[in-house]
Amino acid sequence: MTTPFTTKTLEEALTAKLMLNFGKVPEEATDQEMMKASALVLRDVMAIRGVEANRKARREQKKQVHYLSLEFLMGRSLMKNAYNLNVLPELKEALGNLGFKAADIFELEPDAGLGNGGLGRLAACYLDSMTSLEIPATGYSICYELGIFKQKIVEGQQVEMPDDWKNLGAAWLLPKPEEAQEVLFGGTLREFWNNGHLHIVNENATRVQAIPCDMVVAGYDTDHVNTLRLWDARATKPVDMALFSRGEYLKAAEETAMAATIAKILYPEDNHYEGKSLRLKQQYFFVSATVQSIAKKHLETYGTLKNFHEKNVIQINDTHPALVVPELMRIFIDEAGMKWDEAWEITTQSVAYTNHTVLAEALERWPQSLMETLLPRIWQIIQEISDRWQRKVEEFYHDGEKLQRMAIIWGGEVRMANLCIAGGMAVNGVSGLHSDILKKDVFKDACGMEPHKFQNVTNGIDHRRWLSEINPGLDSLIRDLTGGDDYLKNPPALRKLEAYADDKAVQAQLAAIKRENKENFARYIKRAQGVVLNPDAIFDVQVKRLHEYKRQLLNALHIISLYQKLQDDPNAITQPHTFLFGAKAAPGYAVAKRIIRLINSLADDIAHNPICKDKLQVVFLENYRVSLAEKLMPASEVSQQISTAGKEASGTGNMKFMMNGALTVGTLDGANVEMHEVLGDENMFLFGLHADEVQQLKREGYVPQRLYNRDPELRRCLDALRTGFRDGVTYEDLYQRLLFGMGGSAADEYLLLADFQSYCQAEERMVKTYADSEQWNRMSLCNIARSDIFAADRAVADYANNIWHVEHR
Ligand code: 26W
Repeated sequence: MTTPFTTKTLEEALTAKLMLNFGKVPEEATDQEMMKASALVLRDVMAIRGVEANRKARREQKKQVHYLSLEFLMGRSLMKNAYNLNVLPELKEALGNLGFKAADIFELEPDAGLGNGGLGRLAACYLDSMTSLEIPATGYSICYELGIFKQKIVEGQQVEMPDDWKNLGAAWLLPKPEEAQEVLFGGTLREFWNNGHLHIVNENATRVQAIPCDMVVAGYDTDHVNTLRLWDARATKPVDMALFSRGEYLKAAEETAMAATIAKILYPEDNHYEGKSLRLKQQYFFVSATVQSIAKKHLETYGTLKNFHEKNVIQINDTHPALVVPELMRIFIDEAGMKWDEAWEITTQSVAYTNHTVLAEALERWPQSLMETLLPRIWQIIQEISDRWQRKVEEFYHDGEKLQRMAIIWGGEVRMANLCIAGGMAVNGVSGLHSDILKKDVFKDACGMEPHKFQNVTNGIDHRRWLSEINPGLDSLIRDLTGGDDYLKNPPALRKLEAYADDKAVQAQLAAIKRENKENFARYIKRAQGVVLNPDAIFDVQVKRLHEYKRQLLNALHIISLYQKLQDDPNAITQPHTFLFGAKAAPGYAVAKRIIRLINSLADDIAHNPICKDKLQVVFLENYRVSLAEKLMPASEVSQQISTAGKEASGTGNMKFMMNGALTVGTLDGANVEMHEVLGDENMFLFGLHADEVQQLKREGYVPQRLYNRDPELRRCLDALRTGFRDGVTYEDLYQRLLFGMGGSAADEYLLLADFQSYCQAEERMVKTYADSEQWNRMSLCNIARSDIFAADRAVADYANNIWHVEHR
């Protein structure tokens, strides 16, 4: 790869940018201006490489990957791009020479928080790997004005604040108004015959302009770059009083209103579907603009759409972009004049669907009445797809129940997952267990009919970001022990670390790195939140979205039981133990918000109780996000992955902890299963019911009160929810939910009580092991060494080989 800058040329470029954009010399510029200038300088280099990458793609006519996702949780880009362009040391030095502190400049960059959690961060990691593996790929999403809300904790409760990221974050974006697309909503369909063809036109539609704002992404150690295309919405014409007399004024006003709202906010619901019409508008807006732009580029290169599937593959990230199926059909039939069968053949060979959740409440089912009025032509096409699918299923199974379960339109709703299965060439889950559950349970009938479509691709994370970039101490130890930086492009090189598992000197080095990272994190949290962490304590961490199935409440119950033991016997805890939580709750998810409040009440009580000093501490980390995870992962020692077995599709935080040497306390759920396959019982702390046992227990009839009556330790800790803590707030509601269920949900739906003792024992084993630092560091090294299986490079190579059929580095 060519290196774009020396320190000196970088200084010159930064100085020139400051002058051109802000009319200032470096001595006059603010940190903000310098951050923008740095972004613009790197953006220029990547944009130039983008021109070459596009020319090359056209010349070589390679198959293109299009990754569609309503979420791309990119986080910060400055350090990452400098790292991938191989100029990070030069950038730091140049900033220093110009009188700035590099760390301050990096810290100023807002996170591009265009996602909720796992699904969005996965898309961001895959974009890095696709680029680093030199796959010609483009990501597509919406250029939300406001990303995931900022979380403040006020009196123990979550308060949401708008995330206005674009002020500084837009420095990475290149608007391309000349590549705008028009997206149509509503209107009426008029059909007419011409030249023996039935034509369909939409009259009186509400039109919205989609403007691409491209974010170029650099790969690691390659000149190849890819693009993340974020669509922004604009009205097609200004509201013009002159139109009033022609009756077009209202239409224009409607278009302006639609354009103003469509790209305004990211929906903050994670794993929970709500049939909001604005959300459907967002989905179609982004899908239609994307498909039109792909088709247009394809036509420019090949002059026909008949070979579309040979040159394009469209990967859809969950069902949120499912409308690609009918939208491709619309373009092939209405715009390219193809017959249904030909269009269907090409569509079903172009689209692949990844499922990311089995929670029933997360499955998208749009009301047909909404589809019909908002997207009349798309609705017609969906009906035709549904009818034909129905006939196919009937012919295959002759079974009414299966017909119902596999239906695309049923009970006045459009089931998006079934649409994706029918309209795609591949369906994959995101871990071995999850894919098995899809095959044997959730999509059993479809799998029986079309088994060839069903695959597994276990998730992965960008190990360059999540290890090398954020944990420089560990990175340098790995380089020393594995003979250089090979592992950056070849993750299995990490396995060489295993040879040092019993090496006392290496164990000590590993411990020293962790210690330093803990101290750094403690310093940061002191500054950010005013909380003092004890670096001698075990850093025991659960960070992820707040959801009942993820069982943050189980973690809290265990802490309550420890606290009660400590109150009985001040010597019950010998090893200082700090529990760290970080989690955003969907603003409308009342129970999740109550759990956040409980954790804060508990933290406050413990903080004010002198018997806990240097023994027990609970901290709720405000506003958990990508940039906070980057500081936290290197400092973590225990990773809590404690979802009810069968519920967490994969998890990716679990992989980040493992790569940074934390040990996992977890259930056999999602990718923890694969983690266990490479680590064995001896290198993690497993507990709890297995997925099949969970199902069996539920079938037999689960009665949590029995456990409550039988187990005095558990009873005492549940009773503490009723009494509450120092702040006088009672958690009777949570107590009631666990014992009796509420609002239609079963008592203890996620089996916290069933797994409670097993969980406490796993934590005890963990604490015991921690006392044996040799053993602990041996396990930690083993975790790092075997984390290669969770590199996104591996996952993306799996997609490339088994689903996309494209070459890669
Ligand atoms: C329609 C509302 C909605 C929004 C987001 C429903 C579902 C989602 C996502 C599919 C939820 C999600 O992020 N799932 C997570 O995906 C990760 C990446 O594959 C997995 O690691 C997590 O286990 C899974 O919960």
